[in-house]
Amino acid sequence: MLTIYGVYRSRASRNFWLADELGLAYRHVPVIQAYRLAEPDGAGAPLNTRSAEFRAVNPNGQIPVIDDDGLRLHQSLAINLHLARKHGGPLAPADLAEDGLMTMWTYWAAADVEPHAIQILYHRVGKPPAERDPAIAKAAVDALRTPFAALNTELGKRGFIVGDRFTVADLNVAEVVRYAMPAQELFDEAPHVRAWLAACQARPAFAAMMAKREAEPA
Ligand SMILES: N[C@@H](CCC(=O)N[C@@H](CS)C(=O)NCC(=O)O)C(=O)O
Repeated sequence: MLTIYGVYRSRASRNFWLADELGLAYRHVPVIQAYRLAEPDGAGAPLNTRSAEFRAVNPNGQIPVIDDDGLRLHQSLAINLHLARKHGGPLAPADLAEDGLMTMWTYWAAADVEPHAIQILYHRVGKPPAERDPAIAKAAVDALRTPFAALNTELGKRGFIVGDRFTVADLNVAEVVRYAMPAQELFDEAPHVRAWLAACQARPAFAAMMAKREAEPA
């Protein structure tokens, strides 16, 4: 049995999208970020990332977490690699070389893109206007020009990150690149990235995930 802990308005979105792509049945335990609650420690507070009950599941106090037949994993992108490898099919690596490439692009997204992309999201749309710092957003855009150019070159070859089909590598990278969408100037310079992201987001499983995300309180 697969259990996913988290809410749709979190990095758990990546796991909900993948689970749907793979047609997996799962139990959903909604755990919300503590910082989104006025009183996360209050008696009536919903299960959140500070709750003792959840800290017993992930002492890091972060969502998402999965429990997959007793195997407990955190780290959204690693969870997706695990589930794709376990269940196989077109989203999974077909051989060790593809596995290496999918792992490489996933680490690239986590290490070289996400820290900057998240600053774009926070400082262009996420934070209240008075707390947004355009200089931080601009520095993040500048930092992403080279990674975006590299991804653009790769996508220009086949339209996908690994092989000639949509895989877990596309899903993982697309979910990280989504955070940079408020910086459309990056996509102007990287037309293959723009077209690829639109194609990823046109998939029914992405739309289903986003519909559930939008149904959650902001
Ligand atoms: N690298 C982790 C990051 C997880 C993370 O930052 N989760 C956020 C929500 S998207 C969280 O749980 N924050 C909890 C909190 O700050 O209380 C992953 O990809 O899973």
